[in-house]
Amino acid sequence: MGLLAATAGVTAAELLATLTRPQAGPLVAVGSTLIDAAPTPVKEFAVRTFGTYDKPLLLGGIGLALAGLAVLTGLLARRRSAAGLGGAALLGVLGAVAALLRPGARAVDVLPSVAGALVAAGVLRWLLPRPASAAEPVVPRPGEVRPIRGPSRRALARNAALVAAGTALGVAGTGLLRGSSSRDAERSREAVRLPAPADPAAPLPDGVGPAFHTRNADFYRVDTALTVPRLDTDTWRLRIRGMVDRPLELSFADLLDRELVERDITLNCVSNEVGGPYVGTARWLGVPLAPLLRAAGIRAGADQVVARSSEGMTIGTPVETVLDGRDAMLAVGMNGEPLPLEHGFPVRMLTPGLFGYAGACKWVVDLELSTFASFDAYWVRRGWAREAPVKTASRIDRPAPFARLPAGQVVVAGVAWAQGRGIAAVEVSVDSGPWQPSTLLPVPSTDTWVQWRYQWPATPGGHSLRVRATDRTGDVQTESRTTPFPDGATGWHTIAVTVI
Ligand SMILES: Nc1nc2c(c(=O)[nH]1)N[C@H]1C(S)=C(S)[C@@H](COP(=O)(O)O)O[C@H]1N2
Ligand SMILES: [Mo]
Repeated sequence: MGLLAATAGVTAAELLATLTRPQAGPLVAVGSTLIDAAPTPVKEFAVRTFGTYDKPLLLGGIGLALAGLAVLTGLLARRRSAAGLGGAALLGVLGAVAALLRPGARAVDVLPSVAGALVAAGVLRWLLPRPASAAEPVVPRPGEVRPIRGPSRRALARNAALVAAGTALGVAGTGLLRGSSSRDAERSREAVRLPAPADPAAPLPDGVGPAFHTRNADFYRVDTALTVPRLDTDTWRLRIRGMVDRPLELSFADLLDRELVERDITLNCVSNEVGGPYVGTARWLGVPLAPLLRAAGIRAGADQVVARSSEGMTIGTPVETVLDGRDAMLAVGMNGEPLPLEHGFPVRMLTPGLFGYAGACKWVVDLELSTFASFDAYWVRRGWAREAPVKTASRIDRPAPFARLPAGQVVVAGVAWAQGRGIAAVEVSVDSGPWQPSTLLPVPSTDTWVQWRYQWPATPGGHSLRVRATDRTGDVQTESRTTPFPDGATGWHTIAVTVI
């Protein structure tokens, strides 16, 4: 009964939220609040262990916890009807507080949770037989037939079925409404006609295949958004404000009216482990950021651009890195398409050479010129480094770890990156032997990874393969292993293989 009441309550809350303020739904509000509150090691563990499945798992966990509390409440309520009220109120308060803690929350955001708690308490009271009052004898006399208090069994089953049916309708309705809002965003995306770039990317150098670009569907995704923000190009606005002489507000059409550049840029996540998957290269289309900021008139002393997204992320980028001539941009296109919703549609920031958490705000709606002294962005508040240049790194993609290979010539291949500095050399060492130079494929710029390959004359037995890169400043990738926290992992990617 407790479970049924809680499900009905949560469904009512989510339906109301979907109709009014989607971010105020208790499940997402509690989930997002947990994500924000989770200590960095927990978050890292979740990303490392569950990858992209961390969010469904979190929602599942919340569901289970809720179910446990609901069953407990239901059992207690059989003895004391106040327990039902108490349990529902507790869950309602949790949902309401979580909703209020979300960035940009309004007082009305408590309403879905309050309504849900009322529905749950009401259902419980309606369904449960009222406990016998203290005045009655607890032990029936032999042969005594005690009247059933409250609804009869049959009535109870009918009521429960009614609630279950209502809940199912509510779930279906919520699902339909959500589906339609995601279709709206998808439709807005499909309606986008990206203009040709005024300054196109050069064709890929000879010998570089399509594998150089990561396909959008394969591009890693890392963010704290429990549900993908669904923005619309018609209503999207970007404000440029703070320490500027002339605050600006731009629509999506204003952005597309400006001269667009197209660049191949490799983006990576600071949470990537040595050899990990959170790095990708795309052909991005966007509006150069430096001229936009200059048009707004950057005031003296402003050293941080704080980018804010529609769902409250803050990402702080040094003003200097935006203005130093690199291709910092507001990206609208990715590999020839409008940005996919998961990658920041309709507009995201990109700052080549910085880890994503310090320069690549997705779903961006606000740029505030500020100072590092006066404001810590989301991840900085959680102890990550303020300055986050990417580290020189390399990865073995082929053969796979623990592969079994036939003896003879084996191609060892992978990627290496040091955005901004560029890669000068990649070397491979077999069984900790001498470093052997690999062959580098040509690259369009220093802002992308480099593909490398090494011909290995493989002999039977177990072998270890490791790789290191040297950037064009002469810096050799360090062997010393560090964790991603607080400014990116270091160490050599090493794999074991068996040759037969
Ligand atoms: N709005 C928003 N932007 C964000 C993030 C986020 O959580 N929210 N995560 C950042 C991080 S940590 C990285 S590594 C990149 C990842 O971009 P991608 O998901 O498109 O690969 O986005 C950055 N931009
Ligand atoms: Mo990241």
